[in-house]
Amino acid sequence: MEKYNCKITGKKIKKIINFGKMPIANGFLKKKDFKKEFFFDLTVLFSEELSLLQLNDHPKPRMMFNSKYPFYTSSSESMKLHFKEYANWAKKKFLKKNKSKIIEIGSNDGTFLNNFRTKDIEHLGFEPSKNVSDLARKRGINSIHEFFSRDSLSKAERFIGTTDIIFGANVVCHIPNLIEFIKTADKLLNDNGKIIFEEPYLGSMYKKTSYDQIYDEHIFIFSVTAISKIFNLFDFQIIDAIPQITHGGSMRYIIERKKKRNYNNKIKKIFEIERREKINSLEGALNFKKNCELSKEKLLDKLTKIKKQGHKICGYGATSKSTTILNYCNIGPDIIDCIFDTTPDKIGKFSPGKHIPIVDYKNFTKQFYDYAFLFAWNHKKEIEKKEKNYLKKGGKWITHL
Ligand code: DWN
Ligand code: SAH
Repeated sequence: MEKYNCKITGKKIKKIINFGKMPIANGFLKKKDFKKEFFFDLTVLFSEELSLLQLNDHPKPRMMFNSKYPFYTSSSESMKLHFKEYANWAKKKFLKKNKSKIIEIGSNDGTFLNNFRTKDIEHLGFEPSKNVSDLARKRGINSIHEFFSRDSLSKAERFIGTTDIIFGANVVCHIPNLIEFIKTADKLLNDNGKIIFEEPYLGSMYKKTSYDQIYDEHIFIFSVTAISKIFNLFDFQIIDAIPQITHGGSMRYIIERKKKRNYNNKIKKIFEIERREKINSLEGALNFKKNCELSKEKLLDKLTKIKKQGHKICGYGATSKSTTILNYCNIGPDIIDCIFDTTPDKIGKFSPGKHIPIVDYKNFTKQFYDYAFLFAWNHKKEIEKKEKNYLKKGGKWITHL
């Protein structure tokens, strides 16, 4: 029997669910590359000691984050607004002094850092995906094309021991070696420095059975309990956690160097909720597994019925998340004709694994589809507003949720 180990403690932990063979979630590809497509085994584990849901195997970071990373933060107007508000909140709460230094990891196309371009704030972005890092630089952002790691500290000498805040969004869960991440942050932060990051929240994923949050890039799905336990292994402590509606339910964590012995009342209350809702224990993870299997059955039932009635189905939003749904449920171009998307790097290519054509969203209104599978369900409001005529023409939005 295979043994599974926790990525942080190295101790033996339990397997929860195997979603089967998966391609690179953002590996949209051309027909000529179908034969050499890479697959790995998407197995999810749970550490009871750290209350931490995590992947077993995953591709090496360079296979996912390189010069062809096709996700751009600025592809969503509502996320642009969210990042503006995130920045304003941080400025008001933590950056009141004359001169501040901030770092963002996973700064992508510079959408968040763009809000900090004032003469009082010195900023730096760590972004290993060269195409998006270059785009940020073109926009005037100080972005270095590097993974955030001990090895890249030499590129950030001015920030060592002097950084006020290290920010992140949807990136800490992408870092396999969290121990090195925390040690690198420790070197950069000043005595009063903070790490502030927001990531998909385990509680929201359980509630919605949105198992599509699990794919190669998302090595961990965090809860407040897990984050507090991880940082507690070091000289850091969680001081606040603020729920966010973004990406289907996220949590913003605020971490600082350990000062007090106890957690504050707000954090204690969240621990209690996570305990009550079994977000911190094996039971919650096993329940999630059952819900995933049920969800797959229901979705396949629904799609089979629609097809038997002779209806046409397309997809909308070629998300990374869609790769898990399509491959786990074995849904190909015989069921979903094509997926509409706004991203030039995806258009004209095929979806990873199942090879559904990706088509420019401008063509969505040119041919009528009875059903549109909204893979970008986290951007429902924005997309339904943009495509409001679809419902008027009798079209129906569907999701797996
Ligand atoms: O954590 C991650 C998040 C932040 O972004 C990364 N690991 C990868 C990526 O995940 P995703 O691909 O699931 O993200 P989104 O934001 O759900 O993807 C939206 C997709 O939908 C993009 O391909 C753009 C497209 N889109 C569209 O066609 N029309 C998006 C909007 C808002 C639209 O109106
Ligand atoms: N923060 C943006 C982008 C999220 S996608 C947003 O919320 O929209 C994840 C990003 O993290 C990608 O741009 C990827 O290249 C980057 N990334 C992955 N591993 C990283 C690491 N170890 N250090 C810094 N950035 C990383």
